[in-house]
Amino acid sequence: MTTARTDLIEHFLRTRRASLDLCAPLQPEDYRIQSMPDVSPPWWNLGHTSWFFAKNILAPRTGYEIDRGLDYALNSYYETHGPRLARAQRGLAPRPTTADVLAWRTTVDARMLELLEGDDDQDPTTLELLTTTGIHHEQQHQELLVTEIKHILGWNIEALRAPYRDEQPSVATTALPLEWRAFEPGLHAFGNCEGGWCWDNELPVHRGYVEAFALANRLVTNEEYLEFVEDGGYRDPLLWLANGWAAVVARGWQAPLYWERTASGDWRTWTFGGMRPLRLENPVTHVSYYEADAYANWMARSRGIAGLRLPAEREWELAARTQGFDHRTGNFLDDDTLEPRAAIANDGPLLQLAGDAWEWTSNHYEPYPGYRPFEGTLMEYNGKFMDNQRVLRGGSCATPRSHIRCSYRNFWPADTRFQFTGIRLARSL
Ligand code: AVJ
Ligand code: FE
Repeated sequence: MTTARTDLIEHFLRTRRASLDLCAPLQPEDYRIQSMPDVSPPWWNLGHTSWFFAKNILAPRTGYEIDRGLDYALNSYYETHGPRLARAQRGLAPRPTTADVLAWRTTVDARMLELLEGDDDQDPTTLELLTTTGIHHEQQHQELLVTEIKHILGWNIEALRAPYRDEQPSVATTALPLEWRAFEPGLHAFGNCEGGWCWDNELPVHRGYVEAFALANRLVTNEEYLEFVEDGGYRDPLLWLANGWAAVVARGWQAPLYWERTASGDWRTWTFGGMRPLRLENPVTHVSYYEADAYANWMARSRGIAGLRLPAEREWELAARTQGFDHRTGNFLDDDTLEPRAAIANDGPLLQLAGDAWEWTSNHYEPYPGYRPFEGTLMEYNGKFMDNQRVLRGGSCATPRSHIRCSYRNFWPADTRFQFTGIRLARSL
């Protein structure tokens, strides 16, 4: 076997194990809960990630037959693969049981290992490419598992919430002062310039001109965002996009998801270690695009800085590529903090680009010029979602370290709050 193949097998096994490890603290009931339509029950994530390998690799290459119930329940959104359990009804299905899904994971792993360790595949290059895609797909679902588990355990009244683990010790610190880093106007290449495996939506590499701009050296903190909350930011329609204001009114938003004000006026927040006082120095998270945008508008007004706004996708990528995207030191899922951490180390011009919280950009999620979806059934993976969503960059404390790159494009609808989403400010110069 080539070392590329043994490395791939090792990465496959490590990734499959990590999904199970994330679920280890759960009670049997927790695996079945769909706390809102966007949140899939954990059993479903564990099953669907196995289905992805079975459907895209085992079935076409080895003739493996997938049980009809599993096939129906675990197809997420692929029209090519026929009718399926509706997304919003994943919490309503009594079968497959969690035990069925766990047993099936073992079967799929064994079949995958047989295939990867054997040398009878007709097209090893495609096998390796598809396996890598399946690993990255599973990593996306690990991030979903983490953020969904947080919601499943925390959506109810406090007396019915269940912490995921013990509170982790932490020392109070002060975040570095916010500073602006300026960039010259210029023509640059964007997309996966670094090469290597990537999603179809990061290609092709193309050039784009960027006007002069500046980026904040770090993410917006809870303390800074709290000033916006207390200044009546959620009561001033002039700060909000029309759809954002409609969401504020219809859903009664008064602060980020998971924030709660006590009778004495102190803010507390739901974490994996339970409810605790807001740590002011940490980056604000669980904000929608609408909240990020309203915050930038409020900052522009209250500080009198014309042109203060959220970064464009290209601005973020240019800064990351040239000034400090270090995915070896970022705060990722591997670090097990399960929360964005304060910017304290002054070890580069731009901090927190990698990990901590996904950064909302002002761009709608659109294809790059010359975009071509993946071939075959995977053409449904990304392209068909390029509609009514915004792009986020950089990864979060729930993203596996080996999953991210500076060209990586995440995307969510503008009202999404249950992901670890945060705010980096930008301004036109
Ligand atoms: C890129 C996170 C929006 O959750 O639908 C998982 C990731 N794609 N399986 C999603 C994904 C296919 C995707 N996001
Ligand atoms: Fe998926």
